[in-house]
Amino acid sequence: MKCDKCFHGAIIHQKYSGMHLCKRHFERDVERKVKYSIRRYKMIDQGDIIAFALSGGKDSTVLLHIVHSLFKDRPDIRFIAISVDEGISGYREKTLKTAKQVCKELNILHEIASFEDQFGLTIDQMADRGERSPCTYCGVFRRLTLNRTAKELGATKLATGHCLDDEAQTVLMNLLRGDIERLVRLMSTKKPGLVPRIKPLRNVPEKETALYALSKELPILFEECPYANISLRAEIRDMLNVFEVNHPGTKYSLMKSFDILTKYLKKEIKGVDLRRCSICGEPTMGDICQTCKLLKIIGSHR
Ligand code: Q46
Ligand code: ZN
Ligand code: ZN
Repeated sequence: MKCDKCFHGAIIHQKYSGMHLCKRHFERDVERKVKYSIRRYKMIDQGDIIAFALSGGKDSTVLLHIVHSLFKDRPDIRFIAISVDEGISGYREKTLKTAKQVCKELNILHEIASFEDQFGLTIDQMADRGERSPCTYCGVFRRLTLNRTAKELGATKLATGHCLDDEAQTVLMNLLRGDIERLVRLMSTKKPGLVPRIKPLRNVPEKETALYALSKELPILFEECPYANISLRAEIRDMLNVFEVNHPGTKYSLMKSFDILTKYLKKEIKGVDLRRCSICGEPTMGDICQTCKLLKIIGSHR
């Protein structure tokens, strides 16, 4: 099949747009989506120090490469990468190696922060002790670790590799839980005490970040975390993927609906009144933050 924009062979058929694209036009399309999100949601300002959450997986590596190539000639913008070592044996060591390699190639300062140092336990140990899915601990502890480290490094933005699929899953997961208030708060980018988050890949489907990584020959591993298939998110992911095949554009439609919904809901759901956690001092909505609650469950004394 030929590319719809030139005479070269197509490497992708985007069912949701109806387009066939060759290598060059596909790469441009992904980069255009990233530029659009950055502009539309005013993600980057003059003088920003952007900390990238870099796991070494495909999404975060693609994110760093694209944003770096877009802004590398701007002397006022600085980049830092933060990798979180959750302590997932047999998996994280490999992706950290890739993350190090990527930062070396792009000449970017790379900081590694581990759960063991921060909380006294690895995620493998938490999985043994905890009553909940390891991803519950991992998500909460990773958010805190990233925020803490970004703050310590003086970052003004924290960029994460969440792509369209991740965002659509989060929306659907919270809708199904009936927790729309939490959803609006979760998705809001600015909260007092937290480094503002940006998600420049929010309009790029996961399959396209993978293809972009292959097309650009980026050094990444396509391995999955061993815990990835035992969460509610995994069920939602599979369900959404089936819908996307049968009804192309479902994930975009879901995000579009959510964007419209938040516009109205933000007026109803007042700004988050964050207080300081009475145990650790981190920002929280209640008396004790989620991290401290979970640390208590797994019996860590940090
Ligand atoms: S790293 Fe952590 Fe993910 Fe592994 S334990 Fe779950 S949340 S699946 S993005
Ligand atoms: Zn083309
Ligand atoms: Zn706390």
